Amino acid sequence: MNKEYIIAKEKYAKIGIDTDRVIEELRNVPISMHCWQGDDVKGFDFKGELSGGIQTTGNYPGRARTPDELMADIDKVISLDGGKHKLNLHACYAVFENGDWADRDALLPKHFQKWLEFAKERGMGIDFNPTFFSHPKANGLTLSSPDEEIRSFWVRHGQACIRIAEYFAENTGIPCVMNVWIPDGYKDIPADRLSPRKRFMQSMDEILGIGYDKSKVLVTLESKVFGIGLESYTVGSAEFGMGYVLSRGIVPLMDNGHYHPTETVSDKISSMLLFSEKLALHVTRAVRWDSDHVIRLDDETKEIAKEIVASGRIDDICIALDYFDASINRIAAWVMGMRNFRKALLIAMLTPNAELARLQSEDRYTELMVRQEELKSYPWGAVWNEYCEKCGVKPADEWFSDVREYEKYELSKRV
Ligand code: RNT
Ligand code: ZN
Repeated sequence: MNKEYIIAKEKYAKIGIDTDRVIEELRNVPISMHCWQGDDVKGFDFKGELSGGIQTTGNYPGRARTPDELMADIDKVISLDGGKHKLNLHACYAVFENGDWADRDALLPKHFQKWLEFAKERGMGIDFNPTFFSHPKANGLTLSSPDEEIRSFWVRHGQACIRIAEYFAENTGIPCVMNVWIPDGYKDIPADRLSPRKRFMQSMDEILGIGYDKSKVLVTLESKVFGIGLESYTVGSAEFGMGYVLSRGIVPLMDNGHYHPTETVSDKISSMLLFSEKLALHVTRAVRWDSDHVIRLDDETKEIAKEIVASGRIDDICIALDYFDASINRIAAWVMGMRNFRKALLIAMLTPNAELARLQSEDRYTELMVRQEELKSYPWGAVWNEYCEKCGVKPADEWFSDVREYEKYELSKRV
């Protein structure tokens, strides 16, 4: 135990916080690590460009091009971020061995066996996402398409993914969150807003209709406000998403890049928790729009973490990260985002939330603001370093030298 930590521990004890316990709690929060930061959301099943209104920018060298490279990168990232993880995969990351390629509507558990082995060896659960983009049949609408052949293709894809999610849950012993997000929408003002949404509803009902074990698979639906090329209308809007998940008993997923720029997910969490047993999040950073920048330790990130922790419902909240930056070292980007969100959780756990809530309910607003502001300069950094030490990961900025090494002997060879 270092000196700094001993001082910090005492200081937090004075406000009723047991830092040793917080460190243990923080280690046990599973953070779902999005595999797509490693390869710019390209996946392994199609050669074409990323589509669906999401974009990566930058061409920093070292992108993972194969399953083996991506797995090696994930290992590197995990080694630099302490705590529990889940692996978050997209269907487009299927691993086809011996030329055994299958289209998205014909994907089977065996196409993810390598990932299952990988996760099991590391004691991780797996979360999963059907991929309704970057595919020849995803040039326009997918689950909301008026073209029955296209719509039913994507329904079959969703159903296939439910089976794969079940396979992950059964074989890891950890429930699988299966998140549906579709890029459907229109660039310009539609004549008919209702019909695509009606078809999306029908498609979702057909996907869920194949039946699955709800204790093993948590189907979530992610809403969105707009995307590039879909500026005027998004089929899966916030109201659609909320209405659908609450009426069907599935789980809402909120991505904090998917709302109008002055709306905050930190303010939405408490409402959703009142109406839904579970809640899923994609934590990201939107810069003016849904740009999926690397998570920084900024005010909204801290506020989201505070809402998660202060709600007392952290076990009901499935936390996944969702950002992709191709303009800087991808491993460093990955690690920074993950460590930043964990730091945000740490700060929230080191806050006397119940006591602050009491000040609020007793109308003691001056005192509340004073306490909130003073807490900002409490020595949480020393607790973070102790956390890193306990997890066996490098503290502060020392981890970056590892990334540099890895870049030298691994990433730089990927040309
Ligand atoms: C897109 C959504 C979605 C994707 C990933 C790759 O706007 O946020 O979650 O980022 O599924
Ligand atoms: Zn997302």
